[in-house]
Amino acid sequence: MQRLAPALRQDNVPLDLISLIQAILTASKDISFRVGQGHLNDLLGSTEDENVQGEVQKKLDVISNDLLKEIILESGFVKAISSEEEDNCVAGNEDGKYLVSFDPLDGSSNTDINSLIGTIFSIHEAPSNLAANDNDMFKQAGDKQVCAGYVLYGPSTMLAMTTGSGTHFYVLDKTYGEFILVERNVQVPAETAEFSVNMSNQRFWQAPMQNYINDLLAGNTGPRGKNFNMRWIAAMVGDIHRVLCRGGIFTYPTDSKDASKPNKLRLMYEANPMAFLLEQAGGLAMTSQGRIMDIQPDSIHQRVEVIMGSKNEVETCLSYYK
Ligand code: FBP
Repeated sequence: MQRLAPALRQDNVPLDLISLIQAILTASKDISFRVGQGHLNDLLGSTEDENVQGEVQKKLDVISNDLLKEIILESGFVKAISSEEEDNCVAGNEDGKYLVSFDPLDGSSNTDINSLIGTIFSIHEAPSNLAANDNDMFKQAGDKQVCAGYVLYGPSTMLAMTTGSGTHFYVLDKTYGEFILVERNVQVPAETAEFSVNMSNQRFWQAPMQNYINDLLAGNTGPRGKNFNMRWIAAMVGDIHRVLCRGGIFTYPTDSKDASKPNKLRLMYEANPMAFLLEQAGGLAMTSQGRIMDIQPDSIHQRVEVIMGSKNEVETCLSYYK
């Protein structure tokens, strides 16, 4: 059972990046404690405010965002941060080597029902030719991430993280506040009989996705010749953790429900970090048009279609678009 720092040094992670990761995890430990208090500290429920996505902010969204922002920026390693809860990037140390994009509390619709939620983060190197308050610094493809991970606030607080040398699982030992390595080089099974999608949006999907899901639902009476089970936690961090643990396909397809917003999930602090984790675990992370981590971002809150998980099943899904 290794602690985080020696485990990362084993992957030759630079010391300043280890220190930055530890800063992110310091904030996450605080969030884990507060989330665990639930009703006891009056932190459930919503604020009156909306974020740049037009979503009503939960109290815990704001608290988690402020904790991460403060602790990451005071570390000195970061030129700027970008967050789901911030309209624009927030400048840090002009000479900072890194940029951090994060979703402070993913699955926030689950905060008030004591269900799975998490913090998702993605780290890139900072360009030296742009100012620390310039959003353009963040317009880097997912393939350029130097680290990505999530902290899942569940029965135990777990970290899944990659720095490009495989995806590893850690558990927070709450007796002395350390993340302990519990599984190295997690591998996602290539085959699966489990899918994850918000079925209530089915009538708004494009025809290929409708056909693909209908064939899953037809089970062993249909062309797939086997039965499939469905799961939906309504928190990407929870659904992707299940896929990393036992395989599956997770998708949030493009839909016509709201023409101004054909996609739900955000590229920089949801799709890209999950794509890096999955690819490092032998899975695939795609849109119906191509590889998520090849997308050249055009805005820090850009939304994308997501089809990710077990390699063979993702390829089967994509074959419906051919
Ligand atoms: P936020 O909670 O961070 O806004 O994330 C979006 C999200 O909650 C994902 O975690 C989840 O996969 C999806 O939205 C759930 O969507 P829906 O409400 O359509 O089930």
